[in-house]
Amino acid sequence: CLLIPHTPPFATIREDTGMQRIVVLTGAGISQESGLQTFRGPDGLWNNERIEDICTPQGFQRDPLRVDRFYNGLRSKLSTVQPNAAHYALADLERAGREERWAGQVTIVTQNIDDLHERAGSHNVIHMHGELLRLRCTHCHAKPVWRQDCYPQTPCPVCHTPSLRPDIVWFGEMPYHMEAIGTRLAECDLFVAIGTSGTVYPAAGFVDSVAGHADTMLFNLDIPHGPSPFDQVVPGPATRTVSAWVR
Ligand code: BJW
Repeated sequence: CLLIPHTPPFATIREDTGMQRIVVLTGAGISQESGLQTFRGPDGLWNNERIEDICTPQGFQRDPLRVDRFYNGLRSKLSTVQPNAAHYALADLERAGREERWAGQVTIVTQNIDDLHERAGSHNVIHMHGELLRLRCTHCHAKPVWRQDCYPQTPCPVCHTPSLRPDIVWFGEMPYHMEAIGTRLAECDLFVAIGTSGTVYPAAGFVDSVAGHADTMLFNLDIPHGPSPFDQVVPGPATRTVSAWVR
């Protein structure tokens, strides 16, 4: 049976196109049940690291090898884990739209740097905070695929200058694809956030930016006390809640 998040109050079908457009914002929580640590919280990655040492351009300038070591640890871990039921449910939802079993378009905007959405079969994925398995050349902006023998000073395969860095958006840097994301948000009928603490901007502000034209849902393990900017909040682990939503 199919996949239709049309149950009220999510029945807004665009009258102009007859198409429902969904933007799904994912955060570290969706990959937690695959075995990847989230950032914040009791078992978070940042309990053992100072954010300013790893996650800022200044930290990388001071000690590129240390930063590289940190990301190599994440890369090793990533190579041992698999997508989970929540990643697969979103891929199913997108496929149903593509195969015209459902009049909808799904865009995943992920804050995650892992590749679990792609491995689950999603195609329409925007990585706003970069990708762990790529590097970025600060000279020519090429984004070569990371290889085991890449070090911060390894020459870029395109322009040959020693200007490679992790393809990660650090604090103070502009997230990627903001124009495309803005367009998708402006056009969407439903905005769904999954497994994100809503503490990092600009992603944390997306829910406010769709107010007035889109329904909004949050799937998260911990539901913050107090008023929520979301129309509907679904507590629980994403593998259970997201799979149940995309039945
Ligand atoms: C589950 C679950 C399960 C667990 N099922 N759920 C003051 C005010 C406002 C803004 C700023 C400010 N000072 C500075 C800023 C800007 C700054 C910012 O937001 N800082 C805040 C900390 C205040 N932002 C930036 O600098 C960004 N750039 C920017 O703003 O540029 C200017 C600009 C202007 C105008 C337009 C556009 C841009 C860049 C941010 C870069 C973030 N990079 C990182 C690191 C990458 C990887 C790495 O180094 O390792 O991206 S930070 C880190 O946080 C990572 C994540 O993508 C991001 C968000 O974290 P996420 O995904 O929400 O994870 P957690 O751990 O926080 O939460 C997990 C959630 O899952 C929890 O709620 C759990 O309960 C839940 N959960 N298990 C369901 N099984």
